[in-house]
Amino acid sequence: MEIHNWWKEAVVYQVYPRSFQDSNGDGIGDIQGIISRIDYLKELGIDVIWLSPVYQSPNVDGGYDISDYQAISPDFGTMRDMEQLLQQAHLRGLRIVMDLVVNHTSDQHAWFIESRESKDSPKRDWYIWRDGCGGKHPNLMTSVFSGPAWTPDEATGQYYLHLFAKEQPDLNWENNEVRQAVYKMMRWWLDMGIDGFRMDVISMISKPAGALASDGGKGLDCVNGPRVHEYLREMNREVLSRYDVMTVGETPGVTIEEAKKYGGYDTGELSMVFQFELMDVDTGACGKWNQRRYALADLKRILSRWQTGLEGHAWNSLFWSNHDQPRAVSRFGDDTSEENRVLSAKMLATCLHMMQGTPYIYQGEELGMTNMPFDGLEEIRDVETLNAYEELVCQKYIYTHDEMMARIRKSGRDNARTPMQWTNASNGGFTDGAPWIGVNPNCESVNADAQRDDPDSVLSYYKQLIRLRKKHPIIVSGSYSQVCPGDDEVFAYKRSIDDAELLVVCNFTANTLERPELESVIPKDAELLICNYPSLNNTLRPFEARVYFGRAT
Ligand code: TEU
Ligand code: CA
Repeated sequence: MEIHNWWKEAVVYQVYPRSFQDSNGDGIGDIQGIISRIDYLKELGIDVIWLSPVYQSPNVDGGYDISDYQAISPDFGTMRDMEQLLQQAHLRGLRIVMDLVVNHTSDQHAWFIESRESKDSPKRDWYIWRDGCGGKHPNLMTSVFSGPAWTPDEATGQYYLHLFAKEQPDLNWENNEVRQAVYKMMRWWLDMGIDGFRMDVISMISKPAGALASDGGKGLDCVNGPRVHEYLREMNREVLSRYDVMTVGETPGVTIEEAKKYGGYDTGELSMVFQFELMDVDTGACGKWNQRRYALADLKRILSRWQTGLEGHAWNSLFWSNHDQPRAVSRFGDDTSEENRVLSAKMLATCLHMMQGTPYIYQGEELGMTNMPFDGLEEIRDVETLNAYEELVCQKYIYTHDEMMARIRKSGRDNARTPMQWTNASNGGFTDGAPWIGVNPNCESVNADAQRDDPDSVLSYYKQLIRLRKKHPIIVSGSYSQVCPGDDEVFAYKRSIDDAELLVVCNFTANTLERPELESVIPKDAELLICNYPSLNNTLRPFEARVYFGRAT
């Protein structure tokens, strides 16, 4: 049964701390920096801040390699700073959701250091160790970050499993002590007052026996394993159900059927999950390392299937991007002219924010920040990108350097990790020092300062969209139906509840289109709630987006 929950009405804003705001000139964003910008977030109108990891970490993978779950990385500040951030957020009615990264730890975590010491270490079984197979790796499983998912360890000659970088050994969730240690840590943070968790690759914590067997291990075999729902129900029973929290699972490989379990209204697991089908809409040869642009028909089909598939069973999360994805406007819109950047950023926001589910805004998306014109490999910081370059250019000769750089500019994760653009000052007002990664040169024109008081800016438009969600319950709970599903240029859909109806029309192209047939589906006595052009005419102009609200036709 569907019940009322605060997180269904919330808008979430993701902060990637390393790139948000530096407060002390060391070139690294930090917690005091976030505190100094908290009123900007309040003004934007969001309800929840999702903080990417701020824990102690050797930072091999942007903090997703944690060496102490109950300590703050000195890069970001201290536990005092964290408490202050929580307090300052709560004072303003904002909630804080932290990243929970428990599929793996850092290889510098005390648990792994102890585990690797010897075969009879009390923590040996906390990680996944196997003998080699005829002097080779236990099986053919590859890491998401290229190369084998197994690394041999000198102390014992055995191999440990890591689905990501070799510095990120996977925890063995079959071991009850591991689960209890994780739950204890979660309770510690919840008792401190945090409001929930975003759970990193939570669909990968249960490894199917076949994937670990000597003849197994190809591809994404480790998603939705046999015990994952059992573990999450246990976690819910022992931890989550005792607090008023929001949880979102990052679930590679999730299907609609699986999402109904992870995020089902009555399954006792999580509040919602991130689906990856949309993020895979433009993959091709070599996965994401290709030059293919998505087709609108695929995007419409995927989003509509999730809208109708989960309705009444589970809650959707809505996002165009995050710290692992290229910039939304560059990928799904058009950043080749200033005019189209602004129009398409607003159109994309309209399309997503009017759907059923909880919208997530990734930092800078509300400014229409774009991909970065990376020139050389020395500008890249991301381990996934560097490993992919090594594999595809240096080992397999699939791409030349120039070809790979073009693919990195399109799909690399660092596109999303360049610093927030606050002002037109040097380094976009992010730092007084040397930033840990280059600032996008377009910060001169694309920045928060320039947009704050401009009613036509992308930022002002996001504020309007968020306000609309607070004002019209239909945006939260109306049921979804697609209009003109066969149209390859326009994405239109309706939301309806009782006698009320909302019509959303989005032109995904840079062309002016004629769609007289849409006139007849405009709700009765309709009011135009929002549009990214100053007035209407009878065509759909480049990237035009409109939302009508009225009575059912
Ligand atoms: O991401 C998991 C994940 O699936 C990504 O690796 C994704 O497939 C890839 O980045 C797309 O190119 C999570 C975190 O969000 C990511 O930052 C971490 O690197 C990863 O887990 C390991 O913790
Ligand atoms: Ca700093």
